[in-house]
Amino acid sequence: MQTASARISLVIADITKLDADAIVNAANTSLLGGGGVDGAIHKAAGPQLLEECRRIGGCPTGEARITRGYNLPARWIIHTVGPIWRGGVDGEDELLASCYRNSFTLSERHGIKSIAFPAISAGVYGFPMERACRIALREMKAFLEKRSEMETEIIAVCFSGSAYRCYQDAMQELW
Ligand code: AR6
Repeated sequence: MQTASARISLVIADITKLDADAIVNAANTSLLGGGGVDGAIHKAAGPQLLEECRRIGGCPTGEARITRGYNLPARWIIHTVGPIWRGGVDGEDELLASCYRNSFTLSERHGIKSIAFPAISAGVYGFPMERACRIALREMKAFLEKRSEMETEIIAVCFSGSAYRCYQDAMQELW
């Protein structure tokens, strides 16, 4: 049995290129696309993704919804809506943790064995990266420790060298 840390890989990559069972999208409550990673995912997946998202009809902050991956290498896309940073006094930490937990719940339900996450909320939504990646890794670790018999691989996707260093520092603290 592998340890939780051995089942989390840290990569610098464009998440749309990853050949995981599922990639996670940092969406907004409309689920109708936007900028950042959301825009990149919709562009790479193609227009059928927008059609399926329209049918879903939105997603509250902290929750998650699943669609097919269409033209992406990934079979599934889990769309989750992170909190907008308002200084940390508006329940942002707990809402961000819920994004990860609800994404994992969907991944288990769909038998997903590899899942790649961007740094949810740490772009346009302004969540400080150091704080966001600690919450992300804490939830990833908790998920893997609870299901140590399962073969799930988690990929934490960084979009810059500075994000990568934040994750590395947080990993050292948490393990
Ligand atoms: N691959 C991996 N990571 C990426 C990519 C990519 N292709 N593109 C950006 N990132 P953001 P949020 C990183 O802004 O803060 C959208 O308009 C980025 O560097 O995409 O949750 C939605 O529609 C950052 O570290 O998401 C919402 O309105 C991280 O992904 C809003 O932005 C998240 O940045 C959501 O804001």
